[in-house]
Amino acid sequence: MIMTEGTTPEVAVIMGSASDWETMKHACEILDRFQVPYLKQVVSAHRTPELMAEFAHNAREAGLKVIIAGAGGAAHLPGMVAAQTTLPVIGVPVRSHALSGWDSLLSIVQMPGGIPVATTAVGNSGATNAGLLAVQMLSAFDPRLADALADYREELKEKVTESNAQLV
Ligand code: RP5
Repeated sequence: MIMTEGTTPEVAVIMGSASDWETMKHACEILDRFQVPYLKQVVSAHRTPELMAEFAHNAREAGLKVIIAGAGGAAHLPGMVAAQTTLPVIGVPVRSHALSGWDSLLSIVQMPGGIPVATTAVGNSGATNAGLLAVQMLSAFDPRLADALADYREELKEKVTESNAQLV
């Protein structure tokens, strides 16, 4: 089941466990900032494999355009979702306790040829960039988002310039 609230979501932010939320909320913050409608949902490759399959099979028909999937450890969620939809999937490796996210990164990034997952950095920066990458994908067909992204880059530039004042 794809859980929606109101407006048809264009992006899905899914994660393997509620414990991934502290990381994945950074993707949602970006989507909020750019006013992109999205849904967020826990979908586990290991604990709810049937739900994962149903989600992936129904995603395009539900109106979604991009899927962001975060997982940690033996992080099969992004790859298994990508295997079952032709929508673009962005994988976020969540930092694990045991191996600091190396396990998550390698599980997500090393997809076999034919089934791509666009893999970000481990952790919060990766989730932020997943949100931005989703917005950038949508901006190819949406001038409002293209303008908003240009403004965002200007803000980043200004912050660097302002940071020079701290070098005292
Ligand atoms: C993965 O196992 C999840 O993505 C999470 O990062 C990790 C640990 O899950 P919990 O044991 O915290 O639920 O499936």
